[in-house]
Amino acid sequence: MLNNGVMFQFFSWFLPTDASIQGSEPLWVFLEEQAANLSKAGITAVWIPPAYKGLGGKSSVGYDVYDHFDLGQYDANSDEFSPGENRTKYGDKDQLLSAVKALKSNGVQVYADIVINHKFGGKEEDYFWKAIRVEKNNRNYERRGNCFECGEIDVKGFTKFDFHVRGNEHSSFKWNVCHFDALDTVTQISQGGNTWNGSSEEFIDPNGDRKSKYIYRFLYNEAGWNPPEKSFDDWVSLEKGNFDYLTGNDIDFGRFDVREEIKYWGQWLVDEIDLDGFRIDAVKHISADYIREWVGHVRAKTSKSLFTVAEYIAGGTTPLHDYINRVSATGSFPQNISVLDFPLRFKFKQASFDNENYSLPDLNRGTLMAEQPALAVTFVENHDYEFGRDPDSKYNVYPSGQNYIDILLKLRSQFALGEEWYFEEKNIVGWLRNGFVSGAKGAMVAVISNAPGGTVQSIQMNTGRKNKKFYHFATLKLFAGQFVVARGPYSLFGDRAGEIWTDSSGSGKFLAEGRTASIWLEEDAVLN
Ligand SMILES: [Ca+2]
Ligand SMILES: [Ca+2]
Ligand SMILES: [Ca+2]
Repeated sequence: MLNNGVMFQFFSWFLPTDASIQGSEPLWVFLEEQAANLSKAGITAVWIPPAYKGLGGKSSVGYDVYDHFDLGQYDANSDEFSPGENRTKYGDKDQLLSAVKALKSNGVQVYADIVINHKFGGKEEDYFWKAIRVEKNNRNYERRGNCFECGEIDVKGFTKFDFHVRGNEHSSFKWNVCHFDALDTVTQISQGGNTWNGSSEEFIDPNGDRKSKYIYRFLYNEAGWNPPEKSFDDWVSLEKGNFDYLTGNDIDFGRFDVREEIKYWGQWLVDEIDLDGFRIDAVKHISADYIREWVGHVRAKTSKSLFTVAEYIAGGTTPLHDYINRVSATGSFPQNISVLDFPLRFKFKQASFDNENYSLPDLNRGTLMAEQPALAVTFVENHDYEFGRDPDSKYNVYPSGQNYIDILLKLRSQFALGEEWYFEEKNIVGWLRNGFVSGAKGAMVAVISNAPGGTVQSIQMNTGRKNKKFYHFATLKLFAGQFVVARGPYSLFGDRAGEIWTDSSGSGKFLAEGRTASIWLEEDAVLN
């Protein structure tokens, strides 16, 4: 990503197909129209949603991947989808290519969402395959012995992908049950000479639990195949014993043919769309060694540096450091990657609920931003945690307000430069950016307070600027449900609102009202 770049997630989970906010046009068309505005606002890259056909066709957000090579150009009528639609939720392939072209001509990079953990929407006419049921909360616990669904059983599911509409265009690889590790929805089970429907009453667990979903792990590859045994993949999260399985038909990266096909697809996608990078979905469920192999292959084959950010959901940073090490410091061809800062996002959420009881310095501890800032991609919210998706994860307040975003983006590109000095107390923290580097307009002080509203807090900060005046540039505060930008002399601060002087050692007392952020700029420094 560019220096101080900003990646824009150009979709959300509940965005209606051809939403009115998009002028009732497909998202790709709207994105093309907005390319110049995004660039002007300071956006340097756009993260586009999964651009390939999902099980849900036109209504699919895109994470239920059916055909990685269908960018909205094949009529899926004869497959499992509703008739007569080439397009995905976001439009068709031509509209996607036009949008990307518009972004690039405005100097905005394009990062694709890479969903390679699983596939959905295959046909049922596939083989029975040997499997064993494993416990959902301990994937290493296999249900052996002599009982219902114990030991080796044969199961059948939606695992056949023949893509007969697309045929062999772009790839002749056809998927079936042998290319997967596990699934959680079976249509038939065969055990001890009896066969029954997976969805029938006999499918109920002996405990009578109908709601629980099971996981069926496939045991073997085809006769003569090396390796002959299947297993959950290595170098995945060890939560639940082994967190290879997430959903759908879990892809088996233990197989050479599968690894090659998905690498080939990555290379094809970069060339076909003219991508600049990736956001890789669900990496804690995919072998880290394979991600290194995949990223290395695609970078080498396309001769592009391809900025890559991985989505690894974790509350703490230890698994993130382990992951970064495994991908970027292990193996013959280590690959640089960035990681989304989920620990920081979870702290933001907690802070939003706890108000003044939250110790603000905690935001700067145990986060990737604090521990490995060069590789941290920070964010406030995303499609998985937005309101309505996960009630436990939502923020207490939903900020909006374009002025506020515009100001932050501009300050970031013009002032968030040079050395960073940080000062903290329980309810007030402040950062100084020193400037003194190419492109910097001067020194900036940003102060955040979570004290009760209406009170004024202050924090002593050394600025490195002796006997220097800083002026109050703006305060960002919540007002009538929106974040607003209060500019100029700020009445709450009375006579002191206009300026703060540093002393002969460069130290000054910077102010912020409770539950606001205030921005102070060095005298004569001007934001454009
Ligand atoms: Ca997996
Ligand atoms: Ca495997
Ligand atoms: Ca797997």
